[in-house]
Amino acid sequence: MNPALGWGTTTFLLLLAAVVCHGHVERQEQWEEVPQLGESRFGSLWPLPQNVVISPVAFMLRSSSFQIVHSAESSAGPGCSILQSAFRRYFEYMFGYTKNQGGNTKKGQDSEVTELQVWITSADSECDAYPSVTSDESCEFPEPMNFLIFFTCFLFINKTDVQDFPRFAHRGLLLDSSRHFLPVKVILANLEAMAMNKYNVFHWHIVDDNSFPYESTVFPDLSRKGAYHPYTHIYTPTDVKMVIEFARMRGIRVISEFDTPGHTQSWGKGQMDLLTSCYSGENPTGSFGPVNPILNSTYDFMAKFFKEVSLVFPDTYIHLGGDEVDFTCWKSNPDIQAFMQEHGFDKDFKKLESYYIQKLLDIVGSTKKGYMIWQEVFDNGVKLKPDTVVEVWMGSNYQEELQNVTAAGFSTILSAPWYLDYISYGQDWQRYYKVEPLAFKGTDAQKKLVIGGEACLWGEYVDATNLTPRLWPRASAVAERLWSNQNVTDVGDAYNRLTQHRCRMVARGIPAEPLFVGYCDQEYK
Ligand code: CP6
Repeated sequence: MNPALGWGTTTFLLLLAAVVCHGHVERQEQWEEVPQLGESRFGSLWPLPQNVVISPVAFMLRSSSFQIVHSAESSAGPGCSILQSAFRRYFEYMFGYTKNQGGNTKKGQDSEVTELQVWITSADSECDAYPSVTSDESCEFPEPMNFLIFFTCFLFINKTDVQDFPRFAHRGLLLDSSRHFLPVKVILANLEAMAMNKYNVFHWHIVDDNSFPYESTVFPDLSRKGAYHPYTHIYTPTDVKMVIEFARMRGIRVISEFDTPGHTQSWGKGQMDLLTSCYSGENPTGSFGPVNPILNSTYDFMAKFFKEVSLVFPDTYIHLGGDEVDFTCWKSNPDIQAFMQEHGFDKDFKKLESYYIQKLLDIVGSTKKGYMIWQEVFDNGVKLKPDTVVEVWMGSNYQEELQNVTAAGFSTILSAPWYLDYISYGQDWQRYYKVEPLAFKGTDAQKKLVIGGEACLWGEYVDATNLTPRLWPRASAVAERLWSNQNVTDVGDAYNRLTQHRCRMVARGIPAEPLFVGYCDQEYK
């Protein structure tokens, strides 16, 4: 069989770099949940490919005589910047940290691999395009390798056959840069970790109640007054471009979330009259509630703001939030009470919420973008465009919610069981790992509407000091659930591979926390 690569260069090259580190761990106590650490027959592959056969035959790899090249048949060539930069990156992953490593060559190697030929089979080049939900992420590796690379001063690799493709198209990670500002450097480091785990969507929950770090060119006061600091704690247009391009190079989409009408306290600092004034009896209290849904000025603002956002973020989807709207302030406001009366909403504030969201969705829909929303918007019966993606986040009975959302014909992504901001003693990655996203009542057509899932790391207790170790390797468990075959459920085998995969992240400079007792050959420096 020939090597055939779709758009999934990322995928393919990821495999190439897989496995470099063998973490050896001492025998651990027998514990009900966790089998003894041992060798997986799949080495350190993570997430596990759909099909893989590893032969005992090994080849040698040396940085001085190894190249990654375009095959003659490939539809891409050196003009493809996304591939050129991937070749360089993966060469560095393979050999970067073996430089200056002493040791002897292992004996008995058959021969040497001197070339990795990359053959892009899709006719139309996506070299300059952005990844999308329909991007082909499949790849094959004819006699390539499970990079069961063990290293002395050379690398060694087993002859291996791989055909791979993701189970779900949407494999997202939510980071929250409002509760604490996350420096661009931290975001890029985590995009790198995401690529290592085959995540392909960065859900950027960029603003919220606590701060507004997004620097808008149309409404600069939003960050000037709403950020924690107007220069040091903002994302400038250049910062945002950098994040998007770094992600694109790794096959990762950036979906921004501008959550309204709740979670908007910080918006009110830089935009007069946007939020609802709360009242005590007949007097304003001086505090504010959700976005004011009864003013035309609100919708003029939203139209201008989301026009900008739709141009800054190239992805075809925007996340519009719509979660956790507190009605207390709306209830207290006499103008809103009168508006409710006029519109026959009676005392049903869900109707007012739906009124707002409906208008917002129509505004954003007219920018030719698709939108994602949190589940409440669906639950409240808002009329949604057929291509809307509903994100199911509430923990109680998410199976039933998936059933309802898909029965109504909407695509959905699941995040309810993957709230990584919750921490506890022990190996909670196993809980994430054991989730089966399609274990709900529904037809095959309904199950097809589950396009993937997201791990969420909300930022209340997370900033640059602890974000990365809190995320990894816990988010790796979700990554394998979303990538690998449904039948990949052996927790013991996962433990063995993930222990090594975590050491590989550590070796690449990502401070991923340990699963359990043990050590890595290359510890974090
Ligand atoms: N912020 C926003 C949050 C949460 C949501 N939206 C959240 C709610 C409950 C839990 C964790 C996070 N912090 N904007 C809900 C989607 Cl348990």
